[in-house]
Amino acid sequence: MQFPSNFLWGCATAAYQIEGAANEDGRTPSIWDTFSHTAGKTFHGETGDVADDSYHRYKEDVKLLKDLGVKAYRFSFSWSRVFPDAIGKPNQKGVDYYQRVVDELLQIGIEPYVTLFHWDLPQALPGGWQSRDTSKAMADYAAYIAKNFSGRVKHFFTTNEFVCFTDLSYKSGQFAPGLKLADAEVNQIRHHGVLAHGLSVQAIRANAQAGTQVGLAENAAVYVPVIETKEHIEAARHATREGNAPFLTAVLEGKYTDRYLEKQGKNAPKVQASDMEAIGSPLDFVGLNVYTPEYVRADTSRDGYAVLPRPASFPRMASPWLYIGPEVIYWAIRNVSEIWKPKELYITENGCSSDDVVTKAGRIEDTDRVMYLRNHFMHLRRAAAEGYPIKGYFLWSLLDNFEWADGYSKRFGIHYVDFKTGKRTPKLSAEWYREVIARNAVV
Ligand code: GBH
Repeated sequence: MQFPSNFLWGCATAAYQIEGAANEDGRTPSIWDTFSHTAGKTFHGETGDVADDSYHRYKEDVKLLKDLGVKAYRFSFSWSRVFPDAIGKPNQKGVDYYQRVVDELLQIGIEPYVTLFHWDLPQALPGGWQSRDTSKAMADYAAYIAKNFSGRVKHFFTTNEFVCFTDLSYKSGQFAPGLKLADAEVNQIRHHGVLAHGLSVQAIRANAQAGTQVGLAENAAVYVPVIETKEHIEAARHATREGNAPFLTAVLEGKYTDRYLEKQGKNAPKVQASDMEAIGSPLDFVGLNVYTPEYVRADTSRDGYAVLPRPASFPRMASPWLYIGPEVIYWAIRNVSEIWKPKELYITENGCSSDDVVTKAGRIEDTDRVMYLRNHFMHLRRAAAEGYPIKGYFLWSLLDNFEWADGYSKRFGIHYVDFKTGKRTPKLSAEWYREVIARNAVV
């Protein structure tokens, strides 16, 4: 059950979910501050005002990473901490905070992997992702970060999970800013999202030191063939291209699929001259956030595949959407590799919520999370053993944190956080992950 030597084990977090200090040192509100402070939007009206207070406790958090033995840490920058007006003049205190975090990591030999945008869009941007100017603003922010952090930071992710800051935010309205717009507007917002990614890739390339690597972190829909036969495997590949047409497919092919444009008809996005070229900018790696499988079989429909409904008994973790299908991680890697042949892949997130309890002895025996991870690691190892270019894995998450609309009601950490005191306690899963890393094997 060994992994290749050099396999990069890591942990992931995101700024608004862990930092707190929402109004400190010049940071201005993001759309998630506004949204979470709006009645009825998050569980019990919870906000990221304090969260894990990692803004003040980052040294402690880096120490947790060190104790795990991880070689890499994926975390995000809060755009409005760096640029309180979203564009224009940077906020030195905000920049200094991230320099301190990077210092702390490098000092103990942990490689920083920085996400530029993990949903906390500056409120200062008029129209948010409805405006094309937001894509350009993100590229300017990316250019500044590349100039000031590259060299010390060698890996950047542009965006995290297109579907979450587009569809979930502007179509179903569960996420900030909580709008419910029509298809044509949503498709345009999706386009602005992938355009922001593409322009940011170009901005990073133009401003970063040589050797800087750029990619994105995308929760592509993952299609698992119901049975490993040629026809179902092929069906899963078709589904992967079409099911991700507005996002990962557009980014890796530099075009929207004919079928997507046909299905959207008059609601298709309005595309300007060099947009698709920017969107399709070559990447150094692709990052995949992997949680839940979709099962697919071949059929005779025009698309050639059908996505199957899930029986009510399908097992899940503590979040109702988090169906357990560990082979999802293998097929995420294999489908993307076979279709687009990326140079390198990372699993940029994988992990689960569990109904953690603290025992009398003060322990958190999250055997279900260990079960979840262990089974996913078997399939991750299969992908590595078969030679797909999978370089590393970031566990979501280092800490229990602000789980967006679910507030603090869902715990994804391998460290338990007492949100009253901020105290961190390693769970059984942290102990287990440390052992995996030490032995570079599924244990
Ligand atoms: C990731 O999203 C995020 O990148 C990360 O910030 C987050 O904390 C983590 O996963 C755990 O959720 O409530 O039925 O409408 C994962 C993809 C997409 C899963 C939105 C939850 C909401 C489903 N997420 N989805 S529902």
